[in-house]
Amino acid sequence: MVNKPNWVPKNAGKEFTTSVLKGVGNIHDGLSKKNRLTNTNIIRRKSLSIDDYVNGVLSGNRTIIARTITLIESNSPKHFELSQKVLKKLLPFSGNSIRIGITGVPGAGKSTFIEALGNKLIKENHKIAVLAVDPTSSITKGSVLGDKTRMEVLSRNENCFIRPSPSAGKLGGVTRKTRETIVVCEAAGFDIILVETVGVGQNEITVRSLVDYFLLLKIAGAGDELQGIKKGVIELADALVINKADGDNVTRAEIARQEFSRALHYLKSPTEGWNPQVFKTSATQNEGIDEVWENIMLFKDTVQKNNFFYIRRNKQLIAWVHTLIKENLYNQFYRNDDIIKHIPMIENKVLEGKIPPTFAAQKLLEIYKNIIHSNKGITNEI
Ligand SMILES: Nc1nc2c(ncn2[C@@H]2O[C@H](COP(=O)(O)OP(=O)(O)OP(=O)(O)O)[C@@H](O)[C@H]2O)c(=O)[nH]1
Ligand SMILES: [Mg+2]
Repeated sequence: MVNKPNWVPKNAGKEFTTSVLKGVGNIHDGLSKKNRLTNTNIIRRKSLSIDDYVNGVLSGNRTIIARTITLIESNSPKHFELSQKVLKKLLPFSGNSIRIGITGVPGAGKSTFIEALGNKLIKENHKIAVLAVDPTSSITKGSVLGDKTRMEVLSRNENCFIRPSPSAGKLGGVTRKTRETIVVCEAAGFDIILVETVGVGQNEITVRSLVDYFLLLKIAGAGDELQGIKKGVIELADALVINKADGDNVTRAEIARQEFSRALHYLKSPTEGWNPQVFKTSATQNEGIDEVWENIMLFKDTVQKNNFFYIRRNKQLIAWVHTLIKENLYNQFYRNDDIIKHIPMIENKVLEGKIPPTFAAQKLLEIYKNIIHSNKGITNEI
């Protein structure tokens, strides 16, 4: 029998030639009888206990590291709870690393630069984790960063772990997820954390709050306006790198380097006791990478001696607490069934001009307050 698609009118005649095949029943998996999946040969992923996660990460088991990060990235409240328990146990093993943020416009060469730097560092016996963060991915729909194609050699090395950007989802949380992923990677023994982000305004500020050293990658020859880089962003950077300083670009790169070096004199450094410098690199030709790394090492030494390294990390820890509070309050509110029910009604009243937005927000918050007052319950466990 021929089945008509469901959009065909019921009493339609032969003029509708489109037909669909009858689907297979839900038991049939499309495989021949011999290969058919049955309950016995479907391999289910064993669920892991808190200790399985913790021990797996601490022993550097890549599958478990990846699963722990997946747990962190999950938007399910149940996974969130479990991930927090795992993190609590991993936290004492974290921190022993240098966290480096790398930003720049799309195509500036961030991934290629990371490939060059990463391969150099692996030869020097470091273990590298490359994370991508794209807080705006809810707008751009999907993560464009952390692509392994530009990090071909690096991604195959067992001393390197590459993780593309988590998707933001409706309830956000990319910053928290990246912060927590850093903890996992450090606990697993990765001593250099590279965080790649596309420079599109807000992203740089977010990444600055996650890293020790922040590097801004620019392209020689492209005007500043074209690169969308504002003075405010330059002020976040501990170093500027003019990339693609090769071929016809060499002279322009040197001019840009000198111009930016002069400009930096007039800007405030983001890091106490540190003067940001401008470098020239060619990530594809592997040139200038050593100098940038030397600068990172000098930075680490300087800020550890003057204590700013620890001051900044402490500030970031406290900021993390407040990010979590905000995120939690936000999620509790928008996930609450009563709130979900009331929102369309109150929104409509605003649209009909019956109540002003301030009143609408107040009303919803009042409803929420009443809900939490009727569900009191406090635990003292820390
Ligand atoms: N000539 C030259 N080309 C480069 C250099 N670095 C990167 N490229 C090229 O620039 C293009 C973009 O490089 P990516 O490393 O993907 O740039 P990206 O900044 O990571 O890009 P997004 O992740 O999309 O934001 C690629 O075709 C690279 O081969 C360089 O130093 N010199
Ligand atoms: Mg990239």
